[in-house]
Amino acid sequence: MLIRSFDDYTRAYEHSVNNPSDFWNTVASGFSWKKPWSQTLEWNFETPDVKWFIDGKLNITENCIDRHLPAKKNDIAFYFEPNDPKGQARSISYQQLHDDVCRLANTLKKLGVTKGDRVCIYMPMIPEAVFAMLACARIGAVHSVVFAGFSASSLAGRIQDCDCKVVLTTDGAFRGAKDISIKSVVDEALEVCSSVTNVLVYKHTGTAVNMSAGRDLWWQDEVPQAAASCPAETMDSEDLLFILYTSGSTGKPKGVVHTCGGYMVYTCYTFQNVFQYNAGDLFWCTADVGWITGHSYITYGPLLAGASTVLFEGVPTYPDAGRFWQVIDKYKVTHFYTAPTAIRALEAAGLDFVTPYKLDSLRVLGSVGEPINEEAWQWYHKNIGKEKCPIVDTWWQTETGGMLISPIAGITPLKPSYATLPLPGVQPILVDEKGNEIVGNNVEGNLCIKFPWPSIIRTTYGDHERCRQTYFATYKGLYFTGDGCKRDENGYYRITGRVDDVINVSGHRIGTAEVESAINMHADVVESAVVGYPHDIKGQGIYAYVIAPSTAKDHEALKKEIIAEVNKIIGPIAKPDKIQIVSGLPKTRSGKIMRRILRKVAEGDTSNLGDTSTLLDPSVVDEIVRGKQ
Ligand code: 7RM
Repeated sequence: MLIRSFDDYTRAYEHSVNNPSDFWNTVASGFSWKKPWSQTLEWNFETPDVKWFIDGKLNITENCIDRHLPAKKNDIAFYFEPNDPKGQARSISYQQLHDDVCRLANTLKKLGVTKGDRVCIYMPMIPEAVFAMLACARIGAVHSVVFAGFSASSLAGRIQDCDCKVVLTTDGAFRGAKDISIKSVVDEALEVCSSVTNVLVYKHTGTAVNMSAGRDLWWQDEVPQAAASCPAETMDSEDLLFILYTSGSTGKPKGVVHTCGGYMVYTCYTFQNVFQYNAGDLFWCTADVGWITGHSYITYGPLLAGASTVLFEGVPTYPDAGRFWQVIDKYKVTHFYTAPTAIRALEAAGLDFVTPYKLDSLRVLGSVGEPINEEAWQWYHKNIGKEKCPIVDTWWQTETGGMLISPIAGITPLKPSYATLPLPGVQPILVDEKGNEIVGNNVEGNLCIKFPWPSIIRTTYGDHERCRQTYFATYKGLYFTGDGCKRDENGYYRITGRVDDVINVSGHRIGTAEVESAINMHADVVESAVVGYPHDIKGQGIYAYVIAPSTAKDHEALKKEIIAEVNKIIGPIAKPDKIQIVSGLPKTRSGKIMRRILRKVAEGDTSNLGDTSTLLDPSVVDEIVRGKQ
């Protein structure tokens, strides 16, 4: 069943296209179902409506935990490596994972959480964050993990959008040399969230916090008392498993919805095949559980496969830029999965941080989150993989749930900066602006997928029409990814980046509209326009053009205040790298900002700004070019 050769891949791929139901029936039969499905798939990309493993009943946590207990209750599920290398490392066996998850699940029940309720998780990268996700899934509650770097107002927006009943959090977080207060952010957010009845607080850093009587409870007071077994709620394949908010080109972040059956089958299948993980291996994904990569390849995929993984609380550069390599050496990591931005930053730090460590345990390297440039690919291959480890450049999205285009480690011949070939079940198609299919090889277009895979987005929470509009309306009958893509002479795919108004900063998706709306909150800002520009380490940086009234104060002070405003409204990940104060923006007669021009200036390419004759006031372009930051 598992792919072990290129022939296996070709056969699996053809099977998945010629007879998708038969193919996925076989894959899905490898899981533990409380009741088998009666029909494999029903779908249309018009409304859209996609259902997999119809009428099947399951609980994903039984597949992540209970199913493995007879054979491997003492095997390690997670090695926890704290932020501080001298801090307390922990290892959590599958039996301990079971007990911890059940205790927390029982605590949630005691707080009145029942099937279908939403629970917000706002926590740093500690084992309890994974317990939290699984405890929700155990009782059929829907988790909404919010990255603990988001601001109070971002957190509040996400809690309000899906009416969370309970928030799981910590007192604080260690991130590099910083102690970050977490609970106070939750407190501020909850001032405007009436749906939340309780907050369960895990004492992690020992920092002083306010506990609101009747609402806030200490995790350590409640959870250890709860029973270490908890029946797993029976879930339908299409019951909600989680909501994860992600940015798009317009408006507020959308709550991407994934459901139980298809997500389980697809994340496990892709984990096992892409990484070629075998018993005894040790997998480390450096993402945060606040992003989809953490959901699918820290929590669910590896646990479904019964794997052992490393869970890391810290950052790549603390106490120095050798930390990743030290951790690989310490635990003898065999599979390492990280983002190009980290690779570029560590490359810039120099080889002196790499050479002290033995990296000979490594067998497979992975990359995710943004295009990996050839330079970074070669550095990773040579200096980390010692030219012996395949690099799987895995392309996928929050909305896809799992990897869609990726090499199979050690099996698919590699080509640097190419995500290579679609995984079984994935049918990519390139289209032009009008939606016509671009056939043949050596071509470029907008990347769409024409057939559902089991973990495709089901809806955007509370607003199905927005899901249709965003992903299924641009090109009739197709799922549109928002990415541009090349197909080379051998049919290999290379993702070139977003073609919409989304910026990818260090692998984090930032909507330009969101940043603009945060900037516009500043009293001295008349209007703003935000674009991405190439950044050596981050992949893309954020460039903001801001119109301030002529009476505005000192521009340098204003820029600082704008940055503070964005930090407050979204969080530090969205803060502009460059701000240019302008007196006007290039607009067409119908009032549309010509972003093409702003992007060119931000990129530093002012030689050919294209046709500016349709602009209302072409002279603003000269001013913008002169004032480039
Ligand atoms: C997994 C994740 C999705 C966007 C996507 C792309 C970009 C992700 C790659 C990539 C080139 C890759 N989910 N992207 N992986 N671009 N090569 N291997 O990152 O929802 O946060 O972002 O990220 O633009 O549309 S995400």
